[in-house]
Amino acid sequence: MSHLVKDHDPDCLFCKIVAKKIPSRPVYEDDECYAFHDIHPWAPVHFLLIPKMHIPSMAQVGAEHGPLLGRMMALVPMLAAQEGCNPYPEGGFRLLANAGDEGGQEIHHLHFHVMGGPRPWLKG
Ligand code: DGP
Repeated sequence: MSHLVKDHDPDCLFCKIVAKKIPSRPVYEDDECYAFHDIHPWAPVHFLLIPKMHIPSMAQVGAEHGPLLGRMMALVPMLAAQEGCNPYPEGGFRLLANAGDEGGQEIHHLHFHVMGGPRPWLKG
């Protein structure tokens, strides 16, 4: 496992959000994951799904994280529907994970953007 993966990083913004030291608007929470509304939404529905443990990005994900990521991926369609994304195929959602500076990542705690709702908002 990467030495960058930790239970908690006291300097990480999203670890502070998990610990409720910084407020957020919750979408879902369990023992391993937290989902909350993005502070700068790009779409009518835009929330972030994160592991509670501090995995900096997809670049540190290994086979040992398979069960956790599998659970998170199974949450995505359920939470997208809960938050108002319209049904597939006319509706749907975009799922995005940026990794590293060249991947456009600003917050270095693994997060999946889930975006949807009526267009126009989708670029490309
Ligand atoms: P990325 O570029 O993939 O690292 O996206 C980081 C996202 O995190 C970005 O869409 C804005 C969001 N964000 C940054 N700071 C906060 C915060 O304090 N609260 C919430 N709810 N979202 C934040």
